[in-house]
Amino acid sequence: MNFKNISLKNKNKISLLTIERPDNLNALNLETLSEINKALKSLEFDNSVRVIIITGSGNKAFVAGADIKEFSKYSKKEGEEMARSGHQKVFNYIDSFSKPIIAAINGYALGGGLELALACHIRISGRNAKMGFPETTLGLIPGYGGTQRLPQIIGKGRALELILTGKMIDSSQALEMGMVSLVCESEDLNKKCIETANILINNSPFAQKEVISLVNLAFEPNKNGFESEIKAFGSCFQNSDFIEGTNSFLNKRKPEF
Ligand code: CO8
Repeated sequence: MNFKNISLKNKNKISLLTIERPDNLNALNLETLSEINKALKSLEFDNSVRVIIITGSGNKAFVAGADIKEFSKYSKKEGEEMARSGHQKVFNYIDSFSKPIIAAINGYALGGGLELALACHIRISGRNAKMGFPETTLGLIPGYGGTQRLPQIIGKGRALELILTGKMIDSSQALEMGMVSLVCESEDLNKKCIETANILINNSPFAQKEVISLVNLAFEPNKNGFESEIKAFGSCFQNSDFIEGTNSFLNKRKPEF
C-alpha cells in the first residue's frame, strides 16, 4: 500500500505507523486522516500484526494538531463535517480498535495531535514531549474527542484547566496527571514502545479485544458494562486462547497466542 503522508512498517507482529509531514510538524490534514483510516483497515484483519505503534516523523513533533492552514477558511457546515468524519474514520476507530494501539509521543502533541494520542490505548512519551490543547487560543474547541477523552483519562478538574487555559505541559507533568503511563529518554522511545508491544504480544489477542471493548463501555452511561463483562467472560471459555492459556499454565510452559 502506498501512502503520501504516512508510512507503515510491519516487523515481528508490530506495525509502526509514522505520520510523515515533518515540515508541518506532522499536522493532520484530511488526506493524512484518510490514509490513517486506510492503514488501520488493512491492519485490522492482518493476522501477522498484533500491536500498532503510532508516532510522528522527526524528533520535534508527534503531531502539532489539525492542519490550521487547511481548515482556516471552513464554514460551520464544513467544520462540523470535518469533526464528524474524523471521529468516525480515525479517533473512534482507534479507541475501539480490536488490537492494542500505542502512541509513541516524540515531541509536540497538541490539539488534534493530543486527541490522537488520547484515542490510543497506551501512551508512552519521550522526555522532550509537550502536550496541550491550544484550541481556545484559536477561537476553537478540541473537535476530535478531546473534551470527552481528556476528562475520562485525567479527571474533569484537570481537563477543564488544561483546555480552558490552552497551556502546554511537559512529559513529567503528563505522567503525574496519568495522561501518559511512561516517560523515557527521547532516544529510547522506540525501544520502550517495542518492549511494551512485546509484552502485549505474549497475551491473548481475544482477551485483549474484549478488554478494549469492555473498558470503553465503562464510559457509555446507557450501557450495562457489568452485564457485558459477564457475557464476555463466558465467551472466553469457548475460545482457543483460553485452552492455550490454561493448558500452558498447567503444563508449566509459556502460552503461544
Ligand atoms: N497546522 C499546520 N501547520 C502547522 C501546525 C498546524 N497545527 N503546527 C505547525 N505547523 C507548521 C508551521 O506553520 C510551520 O510551517 P512554515 O514553516 O510553513 O511556516 C512549521 O510547521 C514549523 O512550525 P513553527 O515554525 O511554528 O515551529 P516552532 O518550533 O516555532 O513552534 C509550535 C512549534 C509551538 C508547535 C507551533 O508550530 C504551533 O504553535 N503550532 C500550532 C499548534 C496548534 O495550535 N495546534 C492545534 C491546532 S487546532 C486543532 O488541532 C484542532 C483539533 C480539532 C479539529 C477538529 C476538527 C473539526
